[in-house]
Amino acid sequence: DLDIPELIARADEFIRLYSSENAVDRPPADRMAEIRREIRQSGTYVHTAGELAFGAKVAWRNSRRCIGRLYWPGLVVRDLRHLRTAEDIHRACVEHLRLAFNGGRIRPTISVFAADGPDGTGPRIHNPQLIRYAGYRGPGGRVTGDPASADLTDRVRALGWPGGPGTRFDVLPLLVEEPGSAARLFDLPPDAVREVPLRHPDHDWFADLGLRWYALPVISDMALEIGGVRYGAAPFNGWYMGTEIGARNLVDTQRYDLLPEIADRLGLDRTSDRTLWKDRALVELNVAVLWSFERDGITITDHHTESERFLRHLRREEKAGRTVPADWSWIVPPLSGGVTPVFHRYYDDHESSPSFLQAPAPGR
Ligand code: HEM
Ligand code: NRG
Repeated sequence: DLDIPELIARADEFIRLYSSENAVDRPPADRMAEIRREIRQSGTYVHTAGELAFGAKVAWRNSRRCIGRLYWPGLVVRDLRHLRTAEDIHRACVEHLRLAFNGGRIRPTISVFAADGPDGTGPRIHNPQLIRYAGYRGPGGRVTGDPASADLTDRVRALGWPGGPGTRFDVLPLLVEEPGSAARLFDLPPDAVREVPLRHPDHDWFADLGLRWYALPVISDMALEIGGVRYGAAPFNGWYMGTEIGARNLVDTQRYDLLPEIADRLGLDRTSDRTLWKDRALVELNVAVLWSFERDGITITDHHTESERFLRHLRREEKAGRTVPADWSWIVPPLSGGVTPVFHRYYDDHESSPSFLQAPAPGR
């Protein structure tokens, strides 16, 4: 936690940034005098609605791991700082799912709940994303569903979740904690959770694999930090890049590990790695992901388009006199890296504020 001089220094840095990029109605020194008084009295300070919206957008702009930053000025910021009870946060998260999904034309959106106070924390959402699939541990350490969710699944079951139907794609309940109380469980209404059954344009059997994924990635366990103030519950979403689902979630050996099954259905020779059966299965799975989302009218991007957009973002930011912090190992897509333009250069990789911070809570 920050002490008072540190908090004032962080606030000062942010208010200068805010004033340099926005039309403000009073000099930053006046605003800072007010903030200093407020901090001395209460131990913290309250952002204006304009500061909050700008801070959230710049936190996205500063996300070194995110290839999707071209559209940072258009982030929809829901100012929900008056909400701090678990019920209210659950209700607003369901509303977030509906507003952000927007009938398939996904809108990048963030919902900012009550900030952490000077004496302890604010509300928290314990799920890493609002929508994620359960991972049920079975005999021999095998997991049905998403192994990345096994710990959270254990935890919600211990808290009384009866479990879903037992498929590989059961949506987990939300686990929300308000200050001073134990974390509580809330189911998501099924109509707020839009999913895409995966099929392939050339292989009818693909649909019979019964694979699916949810439409909306809403990261819910990162804290939004603006000018030294921490918003511990601030779920945000954009749309998926196909490779996240088709080259990682369904493919990593510690996740759904589906390449062998898909390769067998494709009739590929798995007796040697050198047949490139993994690579060939991977491409067909990614074709299926992109094609299925598109067919269902749900926004998704491919890694070629998104790489081009990211370079456009770099050029536009440089024109505005800013450098774009980026982490090469996260920006380069996990499929066909070298045929995307983001591969063939290096990036500045510095921390900047405002930013999204990995919440200290375990189980992501
Ligand atoms: C990470 C794409 C919107 C903040 C990522 C990653 C991708 C991506 C591919 C890497 C994920 C991984 O490898 O697991 C996109 C696309 C968007 C989008 C296509 C469409 C608009 C957003 C928005 C925000 C955001 C709206 C915040 C307001 C982040 C952050 C990370 C990230 C903080 C790092 C997550 C971590 O450390 O686990 N994004 N993103 N992104 N993105 Fe975006
Ligand atoms: N790889 C994760 C999601 C991480 C963030 N990706 C985005 N973010 N597209 C997964 O669920 O596969 N976003 O805000 O759109």
